[in-house]
Amino acid sequence: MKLRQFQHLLAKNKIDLAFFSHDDPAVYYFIGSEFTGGYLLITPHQAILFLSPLDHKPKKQGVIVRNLAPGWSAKYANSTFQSIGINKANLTVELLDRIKKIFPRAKVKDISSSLEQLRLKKTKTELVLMVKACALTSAAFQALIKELPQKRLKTEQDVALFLEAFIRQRRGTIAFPTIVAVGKNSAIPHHLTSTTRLRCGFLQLDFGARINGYCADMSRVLFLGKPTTEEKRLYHLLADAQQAALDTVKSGISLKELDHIARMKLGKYASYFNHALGHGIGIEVHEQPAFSDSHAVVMKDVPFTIEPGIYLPGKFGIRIEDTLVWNGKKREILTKAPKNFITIPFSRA
Ligand SMILES: [Mn+2]
Repeated sequence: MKLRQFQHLLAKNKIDLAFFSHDDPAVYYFIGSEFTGGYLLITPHQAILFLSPLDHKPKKQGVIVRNLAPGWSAKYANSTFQSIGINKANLTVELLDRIKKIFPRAKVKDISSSLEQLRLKKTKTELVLMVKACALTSAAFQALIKELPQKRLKTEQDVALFLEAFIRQRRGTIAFPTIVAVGKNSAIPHHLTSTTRLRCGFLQLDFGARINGYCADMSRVLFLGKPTTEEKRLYHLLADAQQAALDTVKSGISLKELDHIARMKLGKYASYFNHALGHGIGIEVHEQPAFSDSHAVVMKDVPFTIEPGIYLPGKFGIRIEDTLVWNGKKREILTKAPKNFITIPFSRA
C-alpha cells in the first residue's frame, strides 16, 4: 500500500526511479525490515532490492529481491531514465557520485520532502507498534522505580543498562542511546550517560523502546533522597507546563502555539528552556513534523512528543516528555508512566 502510494507519487512527479541506500529509513518504511548492505530501487512500476548476500532475504509483496553482486548495476547502463529521485537527508556524497555514474544521462532530484509527507500520517499497523513501544518504555520505568531502593544500581550506566535489559528481554530494541543524568549532568539536555555515581538529587531519564522499527520517546525525573521545597516547586512548575501543552492539543492547532503555551506557564524559567517543545516520531526518533516549522499543525494519526525542560547551568536540569497522538477525537498519551513527584529513599554512601 505504502509502496503503491509512493510509486504513484513518482509517476506524478515524473521521477523514473528512486534510489535508496540500505540504511535509509525509507527502506524500513517500504520493506519492514533492516539490512546491513544494499540498495532499494523503485520505479513507478517496479521495486527491486539489491541485497547483500549476508542479509536475510525478505518476502515482501511487490518487491523483487536480487543479489548485490559485482556488476549489479550493469542492467541500467543503457537505461533511458531522465530523472532519478534521491533522499538527500540520507545519502552520502560517495553514493551520489556512484548514482551519477550508473545513470550518466539522468538528472538527480531530491525527493526527501515528499517522502517525509508520505511518512507523516501513520497507518493503524504503525500506530499499534508505537503503542507497544511506548507501553514497554513505561513498564521499564515502573520496574526501575521498584529496583532503585534495592541499591544494586550504583551509576548512571547501571540505570541505563537496567532499562535497556528490561526492554531487550521483552523483544524490544533501543530507539536511541539512553540518557541517564544525575546532579550537574542533568543540566545538559543531551548528557552522555557516564559512570557517574548516583547521588542525592534529581535523576533524569530519557529513553525509548523500539518495536518492529517504531520508536517511543519518554523522559521522566525521579528524586533520590529528600528534596527541598524549591526543588519540589520547580518539578511541579515543569509538570504543569507540560500538562498545559498536552491539554491544548487538538486537531489543527499549530505546534508553535503549543510551544508558546508551555513557555508562558514556565514564566521566568522559560529562559532556561533551550530547545523545541517536541518533535515528530515514528521510524525515526526525530522526524516530521518539526516544531520549528511555523506551518506545522496537530494532525490525525501523526505522533509527536511534548517535552518541556528547565536547565539551570552548573546546578541541575529536569525534563518531562511524552509521546502522543491526536486520534481524530482526542489526544492519546502513549507513554503512560506516572508523572507525580516520585522520591526514592537514598542516603549518602
Ligand atoms: Mn524526545
